[in-house]
Amino acid sequence: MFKKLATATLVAGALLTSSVQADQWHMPTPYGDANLPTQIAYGFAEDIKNGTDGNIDITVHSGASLVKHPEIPRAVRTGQVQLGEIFIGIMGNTHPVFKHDNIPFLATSFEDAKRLWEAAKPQIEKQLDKEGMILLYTVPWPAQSLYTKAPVNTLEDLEGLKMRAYSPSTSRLADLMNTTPTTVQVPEIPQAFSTGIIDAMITSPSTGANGQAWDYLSHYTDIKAWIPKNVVVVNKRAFLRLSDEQQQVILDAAAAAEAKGWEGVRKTAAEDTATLAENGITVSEPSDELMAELQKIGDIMVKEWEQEAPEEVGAILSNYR
Ligand code: PCA
Repeated sequence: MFKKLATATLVAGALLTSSVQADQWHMPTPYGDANLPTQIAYGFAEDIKNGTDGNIDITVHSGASLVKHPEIPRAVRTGQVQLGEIFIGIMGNTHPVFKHDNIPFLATSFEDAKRLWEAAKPQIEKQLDKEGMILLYTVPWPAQSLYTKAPVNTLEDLEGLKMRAYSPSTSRLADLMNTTPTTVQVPEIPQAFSTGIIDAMITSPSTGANGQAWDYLSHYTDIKAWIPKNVVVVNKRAFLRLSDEQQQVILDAAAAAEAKGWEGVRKTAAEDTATLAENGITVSEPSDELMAELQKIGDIMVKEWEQEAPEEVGAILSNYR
């Protein structure tokens, strides 16, 4: 039985290689399989495999298992892997245009986040191009809200706490909130809370629910401060080597993936917020005072951001507004 199967596979393999050699591509992603962006990545890889009759076979390496998250941009740029998924905000130090993704209160509804994305996209594509990468699609996260071990009514309640940061912009935000920024990757969140490395974080209901936040904190204040995104990018040389038909299959799969993200995120946002409450976390609306204080910080961050690259950031802001 096994032998027969093996022979059949060999014959099929020989037939395949005699016509066109299948391209084995590798796609590192930062987050685990429970996350919407990762599920979309699997579907994207499958669409491409089907659309190219198996000639482009992409292996998705989820949860930073092949390449650590901060290294993914470089791995794609240098062609170490053909494509990869990246949280846009972590590229904030590469060029300020990437910071559009983590500016508090610039875009807090999915509609506005999508408009901001359309406004930022030409600038993002330009910067990626300079680094030898092509943008394929984006997947939004649910809005980012505040997780703590005690109720928060004003910023004073957070003073001096250690706040998780996941990008240059969120480090700056933690400073402006009079907290201490500490960079922690998603898989390390539970341990960072239980060992006191961090006391608070701002992230999605999905990341809180996936990490069972109820085990180490008690309050979720729904400030909905920004809607960040992942991008999937492909190495330019790897892409341009393909036939026009193959390129089109990838672009079509990317468009489908992007549509799935904007649609699916609304559902996961609602479900995961409910999961937090069901597991005993106190989910509450922010006080007007807290929102006013945070809004002021958001205004400062927009100004600082614009000063960093007046031309490019100015273009994004005027497109958006
Ligand atoms: N989860 C990821 C990125 C944004 C989000 O909601 C994180 O916390 O790192």
